[in-house]
Amino acid sequence: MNELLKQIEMCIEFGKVNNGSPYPPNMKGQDGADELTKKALDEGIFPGEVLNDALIPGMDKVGQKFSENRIFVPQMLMSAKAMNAAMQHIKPFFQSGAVKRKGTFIIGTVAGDLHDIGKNLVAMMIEGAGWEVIDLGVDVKSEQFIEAVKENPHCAVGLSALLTTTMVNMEKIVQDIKAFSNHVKVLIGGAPVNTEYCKKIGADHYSPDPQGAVAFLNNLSTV
Ligand code: B1M
Repeated sequence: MNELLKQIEMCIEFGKVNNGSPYPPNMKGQDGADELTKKALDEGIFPGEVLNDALIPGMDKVGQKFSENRIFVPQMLMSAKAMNAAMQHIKPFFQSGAVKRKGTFIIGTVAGDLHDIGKNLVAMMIEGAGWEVIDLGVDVKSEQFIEAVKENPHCAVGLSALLTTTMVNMEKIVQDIKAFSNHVKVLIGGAPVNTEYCKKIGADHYSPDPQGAVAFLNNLSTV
């Protein structure tokens, strides 16, 4: 594999954003995901190759380690930051159509709930896995999800809830989305929910973490 792509993958895995970033200490003073991605594109490496052979594998490792409790939220946030820095250079190629996304994923924290740290992590990991992510934010009601589904009929939807008082709002949102378009897959997550609850409210999948969410989306053939 190209040495530059290997270095970019490591920057994502270990959360090295750019040259000025002091984290991780053992990579201090070295170029990060920002400079190396720009360098790769300047050298003529195809943006899809940077994405598929460096950024996504780097994020896969991050997700795997997080699932196994080998890294924690702060490390994952640094990796997401490194991914964002790299994506700034790749995004223009998505817009020009030179690189294809895997699909569109709409995500939001459900009505009544203002917690967004977990939802943001899930969104970043999914974007890092090559999906276009439309983040509706927090306190999102059925109508807002449906409006977004109308504009993106081939999307998948993700709902996050952190409160036992707001997880019940998921049920109405799932029902409303399914009533509007039964083929739209709905994924749920957040501390108080589980597989049993997912089945009860008619959602398609529950994931306890971002990695499971990525795996579920990547297995969908319909979006
Ligand atoms: Co609040 N809060 N909070 N809070 N808060 C909890 C959730 C609580 C458990 C704390 C406690 O009492 N021990 C408790 C809920 C109790 C319950 O319902 N059983 C609670 C409460 C009660 C409240 C308020 C009601 C407090 C009050 O005002 N009296 C209030 C509610 C406001 C509202 O939402 N309407 C409130 C407010 C807040 C802050 C604003 C101060 C702040 C949120 C800041 C923010 O998000 N921007 C906050 C915080 C930070 C927490 C705790 C401490 C941390 C939550 C967090 O970010 N965890 C939390 C206690 C705790 O969890 N230790 C707590 C880290 C994050 C990475 O994990 O969000 O679980 P998590 O996401 C995980 C997985 O769940 C999963 O992936 C993520 C990464 O692994 N996941 C998904 C999440 N969404 C997913 C979606 C998917 C797939 C996976 O697919 C779509």
